[in-house]
Amino acid sequence: MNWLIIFTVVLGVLAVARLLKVMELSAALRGGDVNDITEDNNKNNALTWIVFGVLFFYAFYWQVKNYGALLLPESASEHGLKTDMLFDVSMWIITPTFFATHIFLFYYIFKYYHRKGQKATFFAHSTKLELIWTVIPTIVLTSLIVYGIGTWNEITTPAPQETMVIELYAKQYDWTARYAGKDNQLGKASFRLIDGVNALGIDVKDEAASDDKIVRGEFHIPVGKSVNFKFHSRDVIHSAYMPHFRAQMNCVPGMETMLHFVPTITTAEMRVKTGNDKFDYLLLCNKICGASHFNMQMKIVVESQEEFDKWISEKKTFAQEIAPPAPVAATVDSAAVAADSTKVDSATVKVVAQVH
Ligand SMILES: [Cu+2]
Repeated sequence: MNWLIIFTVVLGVLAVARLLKVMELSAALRGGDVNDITEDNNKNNALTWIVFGVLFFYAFYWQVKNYGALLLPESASEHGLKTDMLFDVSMWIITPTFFATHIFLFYYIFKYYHRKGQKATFFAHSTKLELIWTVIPTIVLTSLIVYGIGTWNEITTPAPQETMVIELYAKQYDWTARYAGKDNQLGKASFRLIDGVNALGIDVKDEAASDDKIVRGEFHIPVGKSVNFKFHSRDVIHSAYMPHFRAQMNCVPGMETMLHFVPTITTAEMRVKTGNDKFDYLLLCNKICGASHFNMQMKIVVESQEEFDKWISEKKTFAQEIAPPAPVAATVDSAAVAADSTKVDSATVKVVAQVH
């Protein structure tokens, strides 16, 4: 098959070469040169540009009509409205400029195609023109940049102190969420502590870790409350992307990145708005991280504070999760473990170490 393709290409090249030779000879017979450019050639070229221009704008229209709705879903976070506004303002400036420059481009190619005896006007300098095309873009671009930096700074300010902290932990190819618990402090973690039981490598000796809650499959957040996400990765760079909340942040092994936002629309409300009773917010990975990257996602449920409180209260704390099974605990100090099951005391730590 490969040889057949090579053979066809070679034959094609030879055929074109012969065709050019034929054109050259026939031009010589007519007493001309095949390289002469006639006025008809120029006119046809110019007309082709008009046809191309029409197709070009049609392609633009077709793309907007068919794919415009896929750009971004309705914003469901407070800062999302600001970024959308920034996006819209940029588009309102870019779109007319795009049309004006391209219409003129195609039209002037057509209007001024070369005719015999026609001479182009030559002028070397115009201060007025230079000023116009320097000052106007400067003002427009500076305004856009200042507006953009202002919006960016508003979004990336440190989260308020009382903001709920959730860790989003990425690994090939899933997400784990960890809630900081009542103290709003995530327990320390290290990749060195990762094992079959402790998948996030949380330090069991750290007091702050005991009330952390680890959640898989889906995570919930309360509507109207600021949530501060801290991102970590176990293996390669992932990117936490929550398109409805206009939130995206890289998850980089060995370092912590963060971002906070306030969700404004609950999952139930969004289901009504979209007319899709199966609608769900999603956390996606937006960095090609390996073979199953396409399926690296986690459901996000936005609900009322009461619903959220109920959901989170049913989840086990880290201390409860790593607490040893009853028979083993009984041999150590069952009273101490039972009395304070939310705290990781030294006895529990010792037992965990033995279990491992
Ligand atoms: Cu990925």
